[in-house]
Amino acid sequence: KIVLRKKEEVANAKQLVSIAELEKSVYFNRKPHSFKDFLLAEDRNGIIAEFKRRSPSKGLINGVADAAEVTQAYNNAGASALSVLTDVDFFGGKADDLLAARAANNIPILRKDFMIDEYQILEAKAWGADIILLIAAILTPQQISDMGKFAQNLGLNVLLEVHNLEELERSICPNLNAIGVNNRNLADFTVDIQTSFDLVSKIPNEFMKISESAISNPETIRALRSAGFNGFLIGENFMKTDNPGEAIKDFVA
Ligand code: IGP
Repeated sequence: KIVLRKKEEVANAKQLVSIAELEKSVYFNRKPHSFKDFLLAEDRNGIIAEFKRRSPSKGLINGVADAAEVTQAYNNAGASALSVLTDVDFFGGKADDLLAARAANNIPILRKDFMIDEYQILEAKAWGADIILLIAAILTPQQISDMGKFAQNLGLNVLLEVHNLEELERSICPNLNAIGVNNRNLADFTVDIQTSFDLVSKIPNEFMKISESAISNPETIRALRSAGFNGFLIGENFMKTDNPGEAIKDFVA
C-alpha cells in the first residue's frame, strides 16, 4: 500500500520538478556531513532526534511544532543527527520541514521517508539532507545496492533499516554506511526493544549500528550502547511533549 502510494507521489513530483531543476537548487552542491563523525563525536550524545508530526500507529503526535525551532533545540541538546519526516500521507511531513531544519542546523540530517526511486534521492540532496533511508522490507537486494551506490555517488550517507535477521542477511551490501534495527514491526506496529539486542551482533563492524523506535528512557540508551549500538533514533517520546527540545535533555545518558 505504501509503495503504491509512493509510486504515484514520485510520478507526480517528477511532473512538477524536473531533475535539472533539482540539480540547480541551493543545497544540491553542498558537501554532506559524515554521519559517522557526528555519531562518534565526544561532544555529541548519539541520539538521532526525530521531527515527526503524526504516525500511522499513533495518529496526531504534535500538530503545532515548528521544524526549525525543535531541530535547533535538539542540536543544542547535543543530538548527533536529526531525522525529519517528509512523507505527507502517513506522517504529515513535508519538504519544507527538511529545508527549515537544514537552514537552522549544521549537523547531519536524515530524510526520513520511503525511498523507492532514485528521483527521491536527488530530492533529498536538493533539500539539504545528508543521509537517506533504505527500508529492507520494501526493497529488493538489487534496489538496495543500486540506490545505495547512487546516493553515495552524490556524497550522501545511507542508512539501511531492517526488522529481522532474514532482512539483514539478504540486504547487506557494501553501499551502505549504517544499519538500523527497527524495534517497531511495520506490518503490525508492535514494538520490542529486544529486536535490537538480538540483531546487534549480526551487524558487521564496518557499519554504524543504530537502534530505532520505542526508546523511552536513558537506561535503555545505556544498555543499547553497551550492546554495541552507536546511534539511537527517537521520535515520539520527544514530539508528544509540549517541548520536544527540553524532553531530549532527560534522555542524555
Ligand atoms: C522513531 P519512535 O518510536 O521513537 O517515534 O520511532 C523512528 O524510529 C520511527 O519514526 C521510524 C520510521 C521508520 C518512520 C523508524 N523507521 C520508517 C517512518 C518510516
